[in-house]
Amino acid sequence: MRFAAISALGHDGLLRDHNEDSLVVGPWTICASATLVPETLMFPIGPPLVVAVADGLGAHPAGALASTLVVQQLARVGPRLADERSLRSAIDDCNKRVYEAAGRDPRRITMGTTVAGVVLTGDSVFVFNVGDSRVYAWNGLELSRLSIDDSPPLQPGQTHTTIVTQTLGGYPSYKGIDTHVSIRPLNDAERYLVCSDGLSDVVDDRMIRRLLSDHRGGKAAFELWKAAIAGGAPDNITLALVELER
Ligand SMILES: [Mn+2]
Repeated sequence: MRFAAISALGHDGLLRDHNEDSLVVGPWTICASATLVPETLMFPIGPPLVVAVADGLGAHPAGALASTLVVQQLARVGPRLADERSLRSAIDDCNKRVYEAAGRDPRRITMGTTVAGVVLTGDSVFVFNVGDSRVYAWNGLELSRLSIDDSPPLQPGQTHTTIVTQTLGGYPSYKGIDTHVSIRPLNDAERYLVCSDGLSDVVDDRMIRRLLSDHRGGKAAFELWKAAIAGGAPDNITLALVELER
């Protein structure tokens, strides 16, 4: 029997006094809080398994609520995400839920969140994102960025930007989204890293490549977190490393 081993970690970082990132791994969620240490969860391969992060928008209200709503909804519908159409409609539904919750309280106006993740099925991996949280694949030789940042092009000398051009929620009134979705065959040799920008803004591709080639599982998750801390960790750090095992 094949298993997916997901090693996940959430942390406030060094400068923020609270966490607005959330995480879903199958039926498990971490809602706007931290694990402090990596946890590894095992699931049989077959039934759709969703692994995703949501990063509540800073400088907008109620980011923690927005990211929480999204991961809770994905945890509920995860087992039904067997094809691209259900995945797109689930993310559209998350977007609507964020706007509905924002509409119930004027203090929540423009609350929003990113989302990025994978759905593993028996033979495929669906990669999806809205916003600038990321999904990478590592095949032992190459690190590929599978998600597509919804960010404006970088100016010369810039390594990242805080501007996002598409989010779940985030505007004063409802705005539809076009979720980035790609599909690849499930490959036992590939590992997937899902993370918020608290990791990817601080830890560059070269370092991610090095840490993934040197470490596996919870140790790899821990080393990635340590690299973000060493880089000053100005933002909440959430990451999940997906590995396939027999
Ligand atoms: Mn962030």
